[in-house]
Amino acid sequence: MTKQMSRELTRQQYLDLYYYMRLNRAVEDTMVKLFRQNKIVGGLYSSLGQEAISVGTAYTLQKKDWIAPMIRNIGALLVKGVPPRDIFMQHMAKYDSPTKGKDGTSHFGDLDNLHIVSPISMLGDLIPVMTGVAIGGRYLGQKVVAMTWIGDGGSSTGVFHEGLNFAATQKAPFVLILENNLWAYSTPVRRQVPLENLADRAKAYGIESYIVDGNNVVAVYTTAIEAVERARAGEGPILIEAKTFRRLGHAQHDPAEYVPKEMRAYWEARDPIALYEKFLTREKLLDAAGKKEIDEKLDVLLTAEREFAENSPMPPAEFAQGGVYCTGDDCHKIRAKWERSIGEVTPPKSSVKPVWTVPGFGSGRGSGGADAPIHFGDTPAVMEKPANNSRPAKVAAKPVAKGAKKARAAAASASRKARR
Ligand SMILES: Cc1ncc(C[n+]2csc(CCOP(=O)(O)OP(=O)(O)O)c2C)c(N)n1
Ligand SMILES: [Mg+2]
Repeated sequence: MTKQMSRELTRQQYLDLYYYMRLNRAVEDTMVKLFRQNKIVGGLYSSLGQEAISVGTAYTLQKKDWIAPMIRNIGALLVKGVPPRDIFMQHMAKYDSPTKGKDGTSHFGDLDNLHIVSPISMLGDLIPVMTGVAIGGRYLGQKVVAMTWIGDGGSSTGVFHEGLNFAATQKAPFVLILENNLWAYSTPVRRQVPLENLADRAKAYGIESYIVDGNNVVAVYTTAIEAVERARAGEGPILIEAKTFRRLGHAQHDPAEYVPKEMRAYWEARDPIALYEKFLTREKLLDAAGKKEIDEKLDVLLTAEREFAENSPMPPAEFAQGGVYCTGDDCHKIRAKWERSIGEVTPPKSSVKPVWTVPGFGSGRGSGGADAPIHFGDTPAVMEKPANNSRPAKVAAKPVAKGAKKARAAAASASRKARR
C-alpha cells in the first residue's frame, strides 16, 4: 500500500512536521561544524535526506509510547522531546550529557520520562527488545505502542527475523520502520537482498506491511499513524518500508565515492524538506514570513543549545569508573507502572491438582502409559532390574522385519541416484 501527499492533518500538525524536519537538519548541520572543529568524540552519522522518516513516524506516537532510535533517527529523539543540547553533549562526551560523558553518538535513552530505549549497536537487536517493551506494556494494561527503526542492511540479520517472528506470534503492539536507503556501508541493497520490496519480508511472519515514499513526510505520517493505531488496537506488529536514499557516506569518514552520480542527483532533486516546503507554500500553510520566523527561531535555539553544550565541562578523570556497574545503591530504580490491578493478571488460586503425566508419553509403543518402561522404536531402551540382583538382564535387540530392510535398501538406492 502506497500513500500520496494529501491534506489530512491540522494546520498545526503540518507546521510541526516542518519544524521538526528543519530542527533535525539544523542539529545535524551544527554537529558537522563541531566535528570539523574536532569537538565531537567518535563518529558522526547523518540522516540528511531521511528526516521525513524519523519525524513523520515519531510524530504519530503518544507521550506514553516507546521508541528506540538508531543512529539516523535524531529526528525521532527531537520529536519525543529531547533538547538539542543533550544530543550535542552526548556527541561531545560532556559531563552534563545524558550518560555523563560515557559512550557517545546518540547512545542514550530516557526510561523514566520520555520512554526512549538507548540504541543497541548490534543491528536488529532492538527488535526483540522493543517487542518485549510492547508486550510488557500490554501486560501492564498501558495500551502503549513500541517503535524502532532498522536499515536495509540490518534487515538481513538473524535477529531481525527472530525478533519479527516473535513479535508476530505475540501479536505485539509494535511498529517497525525499515529505512531502505539503498546502501549499507558500501553495499548496495540489491547485492544483499534478493527482493524488490523489503516490505515483502513481512509475509514470512504473516504480518501487515506498508510501503511508503520516505521523502514525503505527509505520506510517512499518514501511513505510520494508521499502523500505530492498528497495532494499538491489537492487530499485531506492522512493518513499514520507507524508500529513501542515504545522501552522505556511512559516517563523516566516508566520502561514499562508490555511489553512482546519477543516483545521487536523482535523490538530491527529491530532498524531503524542499519538497515539503513546496507543498506547504502551494497549500498556503507557509509563506516567506512564516519561513523566516522558523529560520530565526532555529538560529536562536541552536546557538543557545550549542553554547550550553560547549561550556559543559569534560567529565573529571576520577568519574571514569563510576556508573559502569550496578552497585545496587542507585540502580534498578525503575518500577513498573501498573494500569491493571495485580489481581487481574495473577493466576487465580486453583483447587485443581496439576497433572503432569501424559498417557503413553515417551513410549514408542504408545500404549504403555507414563509408568510403563520407555521403548524407542524396536529397541528396548530400558534395562529391566535383574530378578536375582546378580547380573544385568540381557538387552535383546529385536530382529529387523524383512519389509523394513527392503524399504531401507530402496531409499538408499534412491538417494544414490539423486546425488548423481
Ligand atoms: C549485527 C551487526 N553487524 C554489523 C554491524 C556493523 N554495521 C554498523 S552500521 C552497518 C551498516 C548498516 O546498514 P543499514 O542497516 O542499511 O543502515 P544505514 O547505515 O544505511 O542506515 C554495519 C554493517 C553492526 N553494527 N551490527
Ligand atoms: Mg541502509
